[in-house]
Amino acid sequence: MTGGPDHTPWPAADAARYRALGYWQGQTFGTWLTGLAEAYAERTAVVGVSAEGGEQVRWTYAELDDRAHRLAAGFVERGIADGQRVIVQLPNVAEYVPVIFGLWRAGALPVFALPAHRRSELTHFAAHAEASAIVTVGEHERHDFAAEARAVAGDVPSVRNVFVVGEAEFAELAAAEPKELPDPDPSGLAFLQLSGGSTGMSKLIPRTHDDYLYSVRESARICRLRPESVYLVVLPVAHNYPMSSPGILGALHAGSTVVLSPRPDADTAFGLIESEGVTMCGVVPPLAAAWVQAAARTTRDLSTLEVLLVGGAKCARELAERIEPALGCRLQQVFGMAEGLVFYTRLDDPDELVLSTQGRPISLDDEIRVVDPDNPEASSDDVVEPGQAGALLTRGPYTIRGYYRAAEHNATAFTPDGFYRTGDLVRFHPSGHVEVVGRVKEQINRGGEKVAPEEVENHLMAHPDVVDAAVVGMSDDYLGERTCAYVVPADGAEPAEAELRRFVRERGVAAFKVPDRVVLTGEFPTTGVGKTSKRELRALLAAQAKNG
Ligand code: OOB
Repeated sequence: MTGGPDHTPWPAADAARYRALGYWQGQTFGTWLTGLAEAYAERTAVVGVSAEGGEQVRWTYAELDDRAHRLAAGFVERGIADGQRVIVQLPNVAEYVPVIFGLWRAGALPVFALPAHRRSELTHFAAHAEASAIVTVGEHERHDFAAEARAVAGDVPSVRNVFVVGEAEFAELAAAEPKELPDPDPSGLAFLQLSGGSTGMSKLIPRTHDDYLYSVRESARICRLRPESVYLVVLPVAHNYPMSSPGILGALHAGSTVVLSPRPDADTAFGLIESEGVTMCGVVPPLAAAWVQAAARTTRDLSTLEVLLVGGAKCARELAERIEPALGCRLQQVFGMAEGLVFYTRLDDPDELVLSTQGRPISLDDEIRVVDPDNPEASSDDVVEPGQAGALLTRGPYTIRGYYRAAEHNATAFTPDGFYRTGDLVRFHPSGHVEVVGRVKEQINRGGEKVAPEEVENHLMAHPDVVDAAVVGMSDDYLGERTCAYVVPADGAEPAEAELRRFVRERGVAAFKVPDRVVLTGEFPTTGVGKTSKRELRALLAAQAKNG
């Protein structure tokens, strides 16, 4: 079935089934928060540093609800409603939570940029989504977010407003008189997430109220969140993982308290674990490793911590084994993707499965196929023998059927029968638990941050001294992988590594995409058909690493 011009809806029969099974409950984020505010009114919903006042604030569910109502009215007064896209680029500040609910209640679609994103990425998101506004902060961690957003607004004509949390105009928005607003369609789009990307720039991922809330409710249940739980966010809050696995939304669903940490380092996080009695937190493997080391020396009391979720990149067995003894909490592995599908180890799974697998899917109706990894066009029927490694395909009640405004890309990213090609190489255990064993997609996973080689190559090739570039992952003890750029210089040119790195950074890209290493070379090894052989480049790097 073909969709509208912007996104690909689920076929009607599937949608009807997901409703009949109670997965899609016909609720929007706005009405959902209203229900939570009724059930948990005086409980603490959000603890975090305010970008407006600079001090730590604590908001109850009733206060959060009121702030979201006011912001919604303020957005609507400024013409932001009716499915308009609004880029939200906020660090881990308290206002993030009311802002996204305010936008949802206004009927707008947040586009979740990360604080690391810079002008080239923001311009791309704004132009592709035809965003009408940007919500951001002023100066933060030595970067002027407001100036950058205004520059993007200058480049992208659709962007009419830049709201800066902490400036007078935002304060006016936030003080608007709440008013009755029409509830958007729960089966319609709620927001756009960003894909890690493999070809070119990040794609936009359209998620609906219905499908996302289903994954949120189930995540809260699987992670056993309850009103007494305290969930700490250390990763960038707008990423899909701390958003919903179980994340801030899962925690709110259970009536728990969300604590936003401005930084992920152990000193800051351990301080908050002690002072707020944190029970659960989600991290990426390099952070887990840093915390394990720091825990040996800390004087902080971490005894309230019950569960540490680890995901975003593969958690090595050696690391997995250290977590429970070092931090005194249960390890829970999570393997998810902003496109939908999420696996969790369950809290009562046998230790061996918790240490060696990335868990089981959320839903009984997550359809999973493991197909021929050597054929990028493998159909959902080309399945490998049970227990063999293959490429993971999936479709289900909370996995998208297509990227936003990306018909051409969708033709290869999805099978004709609607399975998403995750690009992950996996193997299933007889228990139904998955083990991620590699990747078939062209992507580098730099400690959970995803880098699309082609995007970085394009930046490098814009340099006058560069005729060709190939970016590959090199294995790294701490981050799992780092990026290495092989560069063919123009005749007679010898650009310095530092110069090329500076050049990429100044093109306006997230710092994690700037190549960790640059190697000048005369030519690239090629495949049989004359394409650059990244496999050989990776092998070269691996051999060099081995020879020290
Ligand atoms: C999460 O989401 P994304 O969209 O940034 O990245 C998804 C990709 C997956 O396709 C896989 O390649 C990788 O990240 N990944 C893992 C993993 N978790 C994610 N690879 C190996 N082991 C894991 N545990 O990263 C994300 C979204 C929701 C929850 C958790 C992570």
